[in-house]
Amino acid sequence: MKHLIVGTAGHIDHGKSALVQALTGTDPDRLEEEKRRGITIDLGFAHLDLGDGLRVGFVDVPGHEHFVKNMLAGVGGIDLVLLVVAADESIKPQTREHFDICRLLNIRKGMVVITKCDLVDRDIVDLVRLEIQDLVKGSFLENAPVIAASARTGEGLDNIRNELRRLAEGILPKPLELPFRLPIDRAFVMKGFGTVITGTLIAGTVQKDAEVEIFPQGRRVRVRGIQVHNAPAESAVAGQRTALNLVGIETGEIARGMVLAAPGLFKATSSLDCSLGLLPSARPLKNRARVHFHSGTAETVAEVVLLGSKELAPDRQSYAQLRLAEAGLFLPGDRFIVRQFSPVVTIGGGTVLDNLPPKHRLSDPAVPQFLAALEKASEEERLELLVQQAGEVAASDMTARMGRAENELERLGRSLQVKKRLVILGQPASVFIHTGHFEQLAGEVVQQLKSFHQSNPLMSGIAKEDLRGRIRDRKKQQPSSAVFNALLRHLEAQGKIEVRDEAVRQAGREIELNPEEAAARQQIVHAFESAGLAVPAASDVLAHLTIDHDRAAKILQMLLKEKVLVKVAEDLIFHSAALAGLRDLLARQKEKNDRINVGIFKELTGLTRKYAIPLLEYLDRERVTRRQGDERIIL
Ligand SMILES: Nc1nc2c(ncn2[C@@H]2O[C@H](COP(=O)(O)OP(=O)(O)O)[C@@H](O)[C@H]2O)c(=O)[nH]1
Ligand SMILES: [Mg+2]
Repeated sequence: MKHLIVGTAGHIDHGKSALVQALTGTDPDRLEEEKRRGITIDLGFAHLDLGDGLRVGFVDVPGHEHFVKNMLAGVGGIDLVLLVVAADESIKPQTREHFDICRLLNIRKGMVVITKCDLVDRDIVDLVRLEIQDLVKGSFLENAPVIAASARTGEGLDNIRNELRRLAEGILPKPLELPFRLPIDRAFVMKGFGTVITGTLIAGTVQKDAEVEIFPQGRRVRVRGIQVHNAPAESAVAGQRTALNLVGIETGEIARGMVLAAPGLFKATSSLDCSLGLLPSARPLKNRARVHFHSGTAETVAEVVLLGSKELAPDRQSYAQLRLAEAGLFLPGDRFIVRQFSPVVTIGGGTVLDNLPPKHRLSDPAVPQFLAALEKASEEERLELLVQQAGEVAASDMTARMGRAENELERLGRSLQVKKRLVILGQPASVFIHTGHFEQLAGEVVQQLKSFHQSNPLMSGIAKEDLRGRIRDRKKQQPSSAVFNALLRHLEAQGKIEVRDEAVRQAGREIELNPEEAAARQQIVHAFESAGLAVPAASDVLAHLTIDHDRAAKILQMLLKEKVLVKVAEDLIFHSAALAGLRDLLARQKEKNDRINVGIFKELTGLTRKYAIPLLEYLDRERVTRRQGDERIIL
């Protein structure tokens, strides 16, 4: 089944509602007041089966200039437009305004219907035809059919149906793989059901019993029931007129302009970076002017902050930041209309380029440059640009800014990873890092390591966390542990650094000692080596050297790290050869008796209690011996 949403457009009293009724049998003027006054005030809905699996939903809009805002709430989700012009009046102000709106919203297809042809002569119809040709020149309707019709006599109705069938073939199915989104156009109570909302489903699908999120509130509710074109359904898909029965919300809490969407992906926003164009008929728009903003079914007041100019001239485009009085759910690529604050007329429109812009200096020329790049970008390029702007970003923060679900983001990210444009941490992706940013940080790590070695020639490496503390990106931020560890792995794989335990050093880094230090090193080693197990206090050894205490202490640390010397207790250091000798001694003793006590140990080694106790404790720790009461077992 193919679904198509057709919207009417045109001046009041030109026969839009009568045409919808003649085509579908349903009077779209559903309100009591509408029937009494004979005018359309709010949106009306009807549908028509055209056979061969084609079903058309009609959204009938009011033509009255006071109700253009209602018209705007209906025109957002339409696939094609029926621009209605009465033969007896020809083109009138709202014919033009509605047509402008269709162009600004980038509606691509439609037809023009000349109604009330029963009221005029054929040459008048031909005149109207000429005026219409003039109006639509250079627009999406330039080569569209112009059909003479009458709701009264039925003239032209078959023609319209045939053209709808023909145009439907050229309309691509809606993107079902996108996350579910439905701008609400009506909310009401239905006896026995509770809260019901309606709207045109613009992306994705929704199932019965699904959880959905309401924007801007961010509240979760459950879909109890679904109707598509007035018939119960298990699910609804993009492109369908849909009614949803919701549980978990009062009718008073939900209204036109709010949006239902897949839960947990998106964020409401009150600041939009966009491209904005003015109609040729508009007055120049000053920076910081207030306008009425319409997108989807939402309407609010917005302040227009022009990026890179003081004033926007008619028929011109600019990048701008719109600051909305009320937040809503808007995604990149969404079209919008702006109307003059007062008197209220349509003056322009545009496209959302960045729905969650970071705080930027608005005079920064990089901002419009960035928006120009976003405007031209494919989805993949868009992801790269946004990650590049941030440097590194959590994948979970990107769904809202891309308007895409996680799996789609994963696909785009992996493709960029293969092209070496992004570095991705996690499986599935948890962090995106732009390659340029990553390389810059890696360079910084190497640089910091180099300067560490220069100022600490006697230390073999720097503790990981100390090194991380020295790294700053271009925004003066320290990398997260996850990113830092990825940097270390990357540099280690490139053979630029070595990471051992918790210490990092430049690859192949050997400590270079000057002759004085080298001599001191020899003296220290000799002092412990020659002492055997009856070692001097380390502080005494250092005190007898000619170099200063700090350097001497570092050399001692180096020897401990290299395991030439071993620290058994505070201020009790042995040469490793002496300890190896002790192990041999115990191994030989074990052959005679595997039990010893402190007395036997002192006898064996010739040591005093001062050395014997710490050494035995050391041997216990090393699992050479195991203490049992007053004795020890040699293992
Ligand atoms: N003679 C004639 N009258 C029509 C035709 N279509 C609509 N009308 C009348 O024109 C008036 C306005 O029609 P309506 O459909 O409400 O116009 P809308 O404001 O564009 O929706 C009504 O009185 C209709 O009966 C038509 O094709 N022929
Ligand atoms: Mg009407």
